[in-house]
Amino acid sequence: MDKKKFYITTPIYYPSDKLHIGHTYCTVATDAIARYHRLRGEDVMFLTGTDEHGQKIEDKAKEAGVTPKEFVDKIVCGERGVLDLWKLMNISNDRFIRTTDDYHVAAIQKIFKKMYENGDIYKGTYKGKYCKPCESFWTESQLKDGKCPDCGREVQDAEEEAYFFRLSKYADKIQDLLENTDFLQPRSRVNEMVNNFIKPGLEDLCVSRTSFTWGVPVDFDPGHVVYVWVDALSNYITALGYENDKYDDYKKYWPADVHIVGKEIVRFHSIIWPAMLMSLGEPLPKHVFGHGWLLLDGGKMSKSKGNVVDPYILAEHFGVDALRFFLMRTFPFGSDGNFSNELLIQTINTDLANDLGNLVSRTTAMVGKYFGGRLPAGCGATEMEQGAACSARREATIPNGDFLLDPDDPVRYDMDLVLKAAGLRFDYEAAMDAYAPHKALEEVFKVIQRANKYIDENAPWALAKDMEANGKRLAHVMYNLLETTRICAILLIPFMPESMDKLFQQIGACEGCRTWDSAAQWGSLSDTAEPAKGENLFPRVDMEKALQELEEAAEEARKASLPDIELEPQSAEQVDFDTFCKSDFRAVKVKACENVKKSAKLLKFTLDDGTGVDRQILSGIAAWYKPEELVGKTLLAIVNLPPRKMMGQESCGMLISAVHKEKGEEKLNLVMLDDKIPAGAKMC
Ligand code: ME8
Repeated sequence: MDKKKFYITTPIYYPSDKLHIGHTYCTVATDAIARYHRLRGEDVMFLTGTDEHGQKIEDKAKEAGVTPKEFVDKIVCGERGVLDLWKLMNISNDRFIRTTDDYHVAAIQKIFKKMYENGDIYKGTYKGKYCKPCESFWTESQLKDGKCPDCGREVQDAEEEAYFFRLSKYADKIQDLLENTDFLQPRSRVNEMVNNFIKPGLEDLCVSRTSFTWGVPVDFDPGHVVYVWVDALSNYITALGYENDKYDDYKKYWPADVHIVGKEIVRFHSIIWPAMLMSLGEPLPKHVFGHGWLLLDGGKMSKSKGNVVDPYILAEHFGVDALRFFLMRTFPFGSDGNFSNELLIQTINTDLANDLGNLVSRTTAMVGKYFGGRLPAGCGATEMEQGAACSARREATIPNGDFLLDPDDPVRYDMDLVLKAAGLRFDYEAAMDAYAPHKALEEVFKVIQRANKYIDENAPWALAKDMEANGKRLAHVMYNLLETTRICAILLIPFMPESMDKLFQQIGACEGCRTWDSAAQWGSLSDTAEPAKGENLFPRVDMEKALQELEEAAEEARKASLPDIELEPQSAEQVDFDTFCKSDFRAVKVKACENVKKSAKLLKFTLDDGTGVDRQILSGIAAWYKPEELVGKTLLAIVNLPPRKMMGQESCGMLISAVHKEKGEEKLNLVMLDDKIPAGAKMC
């Protein structure tokens, strides 16, 4: 039987700056959903990539003194660039598209021409407002307080000959799509789109520009480049081979099952993109899911605001899986969430170190201690448990666990645990299918917490005191704990793939009992499993120490990103020649140099200035020079400044230095002259 297909995408990223934790959030979420579908045995196509054209990139490249392609290459393929980040974060994309790839560029030209030839693109004059950072056109009525409604920044007037796409023609169809189907999720985003964009009247969209060149050229009208969003949105089909020979999967995977996108680009994906596809006569994606933003201090992260969080630092510090888990567990996927390092550390400590980590280490340690690392045969699932597990499955909810058992009968605890663990996959599945990974994780952790409680209820250490009487019961308790852990670990694979591999080894789970099917089959683990206590998968984090280390790492990264050399801007104020000539610059030779007592900054120089009388100058350069290294040097001094006192000593003149900043740090170098210049020689 053919496997079910599942095509999922992330937005393709602007490589205008390095990616931050907000971008990582979106890609990790998509990766977790893609892995979930693979776990279920589906044939998954997961696409991500980079959106490399547009004026913003052209401007940034100019600023950096490189070509736009060189600029994006560095951010995409360079050290700690986009590709490196996705590798580090264990992103399992099947394909990566760059909109500068030749096959994509050629396909965009064909797509544009197709819409032109079918009458949906026509030539006109564009008059309106343009937000450069967002690369978005706006009409006057769409502006918010005269500013870009997306980012709140200033917009510019723009007028030029341009091509337009007949978006207005599709308004009714799009409204119907949004209001009467489950195309756009979460549902709360529908009203926003309909009320803000469709009801005020959907205007035709300007889809070409002539004021810059870094884009896909319109092949039948040189001078025009295709609007970057038409170029970018089409990546979802060109990456499958639409209008190109590079790939041949369009028939297989299109329409996409879901485009995962951030809330500010829902407009492009739920209005413009379906209209383009309607114009091309192609099927629409099944869903667009608009997730929320990770906020920092209540605002969106952005490089221009300087409030970004570096995913490299966090992953290197806490581990990739802990970071992936935190992002998915903490923030409800459709809403905004406030990021903080404290929250990250708390989540690691509570969920991973305490709840999951402890469950695994306590259980494996006890099997080692009480059974020498191998459970006795026959300790596995009972018939009653298996029957109950089946009913948990059938009803897809957990019955209340009152089995008419004596309240003191410990089997009550078994039944409650078994039902919760065996029913877990169904609640998890419902949450994952509703794009609510946070909810799926909440369900898993309820069961992990239940298992920890089960340890306390059964007090294995008390049972172990009389192995003859209680050995069988104790083995069964251990089995139930391992089996619950196994089920939870399967469902955690999409979120923490590497750690779960290690965890399976620790609990002695064979390949066959790590599968999706076995996550709903209580009793899959062999009753003679051989768990082995291994490395601590999720060590507890010392909050105070970690916060300080993070601060230091962020400071280091900040410094590393500073320009190598920073110079004082040249003075705009002019000095007339006669005034300049009044300054008397002379070569001076250092006869002696010492630190000034009680001053960390000052050095005292005794200088030969050619007059035969020693000159004393004090200079605040002790941070850069040791006195002894300057003796004998020929320096430059201005000698006709009025004498002044510093720390009670007289200074007659000033030594000339060159100053600049290197990686944000002040640097100073004395101007040193050729030693063959005699003391007292005048500079002119
Ligand atoms: O929008 N929290 O690219 P992009 C959550 N090239 N998500 C965030 C975020 C934050 N703080 N900051 C950014 C683009 N994102 C286009 C996409 S698709 C055909 C073209 C998300 O690099 C943002 O919401 O600016 C978006 O979904 C994604 O990162 C890429 O943003």
